[in-house]
Amino acid sequence: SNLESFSQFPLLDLRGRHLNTAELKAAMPRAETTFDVASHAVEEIINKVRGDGFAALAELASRFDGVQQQHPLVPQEELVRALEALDPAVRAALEESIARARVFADAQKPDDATVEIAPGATVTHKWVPVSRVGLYVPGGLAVYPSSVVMNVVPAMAAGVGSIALASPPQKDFGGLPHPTILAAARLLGIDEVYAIGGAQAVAAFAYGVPANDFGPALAPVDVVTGPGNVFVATAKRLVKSVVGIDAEAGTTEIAILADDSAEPAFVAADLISQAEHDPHAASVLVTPSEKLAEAVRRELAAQISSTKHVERVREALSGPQSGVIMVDDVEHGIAVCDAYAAEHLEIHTQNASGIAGRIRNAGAVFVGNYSPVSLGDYCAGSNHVLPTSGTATFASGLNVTTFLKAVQIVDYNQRALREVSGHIVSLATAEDLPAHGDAVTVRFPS
Ligand code: HSO
Ligand code: ZN
Repeated sequence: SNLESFSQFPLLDLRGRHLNTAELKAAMPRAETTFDVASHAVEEIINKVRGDGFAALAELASRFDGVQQQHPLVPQEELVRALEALDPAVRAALEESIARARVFADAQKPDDATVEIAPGATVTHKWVPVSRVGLYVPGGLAVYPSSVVMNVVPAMAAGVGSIALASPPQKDFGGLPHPTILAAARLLGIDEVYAIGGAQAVAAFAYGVPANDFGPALAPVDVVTGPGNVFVATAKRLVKSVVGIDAEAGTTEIAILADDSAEPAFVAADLISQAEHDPHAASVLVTPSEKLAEAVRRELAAQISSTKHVERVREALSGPQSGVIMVDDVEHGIAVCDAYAAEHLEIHTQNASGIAGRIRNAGAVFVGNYSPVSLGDYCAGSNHVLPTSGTATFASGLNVTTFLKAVQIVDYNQRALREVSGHIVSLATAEDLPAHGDAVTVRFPS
């Protein structure tokens, strides 16, 4: 039924409407986020883990995952065994993915800056990696070894010395995390892996867990990263006064800006590819071309019928978060895409790279017919942990600087301090903090 068109793909017609940025943002298709629902339950979990340590984790593993556990640390030989059992094609693909991500991450390391502000007065901006990070990897339906790569590679490139990983214990795998997760960890050289799920993993990383009779302590980390459900996201919010967290990567989104020059079969396939993640995933086409919009609808109908996760895809594409947005022209389309601030934005227009260079708000931009989001998900070299839900207006995808912080080093000699001493005293007096001024004048008795 190639002639049939996917009519459930919602339509938003912005042609001839002159909306300002705020109005455009409000008009964008978005699912509502439901954050605070989990707050109470998660707070209880965090307190329990802080109070009862591994005993609490064992109790939660039994309650949520149905497994009995004395200590969650995964034995080395299980990591070795998992990698040995990994399909060689998957291993080769992960190795390529790691190699490409590494080249890009290494290139992101910012240089330190030392500035001579005045003679004898230097200030240095010195980047330092955090000492230890904890990476949470979800289990269940979404078992993504590629996400292990995306989190671990930039942390290693940043120079983080200690990297721990946690993933839920699986009943079907003897209470260990999923074997492809263990294999990916081993491939990356991570030897500290815990079978801990959800919010309790975030709590254990943030506060640490003292040793018990069955194994060593879990040392607290400086930064917790990794995707997860609403419980994990809530836990990260609740611990972020004691540890750093990465930007929230919610349900995946793809927007495609396309004109008449686009190939409808490619556009439809890419919209479907991200819809495959989740019934709440967002797939949005932005176009000035009715002809293309109709051709994409036809392609959607044709391709959906043969895709594996047809129910999920159908639900995602017909949800209020998805659809086609009709715009006046490509220029208008750029404004709409900036207002939407997609996690992933594909450009399928004439002069695609020129248009891509003008986009301000997107987690990642994919240029032209041969840079689909799937490439970025696995093997582009770019990171696939990207800001969702419009947060690309202020947040960046996971990168080396997620795991770095800067120390500012101040080094003035006597003469350089004397030069500005009068100004310091003036400002100290203006702020009614005379001891600040005294701390300078004490060095220059007259
Ligand atoms: N597209 C997802 C990442 C992913 N895709 C993992 C496949 N595996 C969020 O950017
Ligand atoms: Zn994906």
